[in-house]
Amino acid sequence: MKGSETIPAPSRSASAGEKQPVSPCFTRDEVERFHRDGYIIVRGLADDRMLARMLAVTRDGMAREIEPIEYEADLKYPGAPESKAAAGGRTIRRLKQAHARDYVFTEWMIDPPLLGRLRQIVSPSLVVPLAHHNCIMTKSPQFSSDTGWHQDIRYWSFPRPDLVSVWLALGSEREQNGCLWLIPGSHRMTFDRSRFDSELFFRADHPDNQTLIATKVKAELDPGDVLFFHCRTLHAASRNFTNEPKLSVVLTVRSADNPPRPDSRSAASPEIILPPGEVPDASNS
Ligand SMILES: O=C(O)CCC(=O)C(=O)O
Repeated sequence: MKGSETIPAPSRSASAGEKQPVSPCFTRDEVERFHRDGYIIVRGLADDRMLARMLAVTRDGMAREIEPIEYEADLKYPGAPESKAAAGGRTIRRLKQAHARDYVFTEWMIDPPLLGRLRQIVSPSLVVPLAHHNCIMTKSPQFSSDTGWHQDIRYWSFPRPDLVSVWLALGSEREQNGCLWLIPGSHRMTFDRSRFDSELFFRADHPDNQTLIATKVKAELDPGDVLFFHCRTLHAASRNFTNEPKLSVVLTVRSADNPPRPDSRSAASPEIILPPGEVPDASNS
């Protein structure tokens, strides 16, 4: 996927290898940028202990194929093995139900610098719907696939399309290993149904879409970096062309007053209610 621009690091000023203290919340400017662009990156938000624990749980889950798992062959996106019986057929795309795998994923969601930021951009009262994301993405060498342009809300069912996903890099994420690409501001746009295909992917062969796709930016991440993105922000990713898996933890939050529509898939799983609290004062940061 050829790129136009890399999302600049908003808050890291340390020289290589030097860890800077993480501020407790977004600045006012960062909050505005999130609402304008539909995404924002915070560098080094997760601490090393949590990262190490998540990596250990991920490696164990992959090595022992601990269910629930989504295999590349289940989705058959471009590049994926034809079937589970084909070469590479047991390549894992996602370890599902991250929260049920280890307490560290709950610890992560209630980590004050993360929780404070989510209160600023979503709501002071937050809920994690376990039906969506709540997984560890495991983009493996050789048999991973391309994910076309899409908005995550396409199969979700909530009265307000205002959920936010938290994408935490457990390792390096670059174009070569299939980092995410996003289209700035697309969460505020409305699109005719004809611009999407039957599976609600944003059609790359549509001339108007091509103009918009040309504005894409890539989200290059290092371990501990976090991409926050709105559920209407168009995003895509290529397969992994390196020899190492790319591992990322992805969780989604909603405002407590935006519950899933009854009888929908979004309502079919339990949810985690996060501790309510004050919205941090961005002017102090
Ligand atoms: O890593 C990828 O291939 C894309 C993942 C993605 O877009 C998603 O899970 O919504």
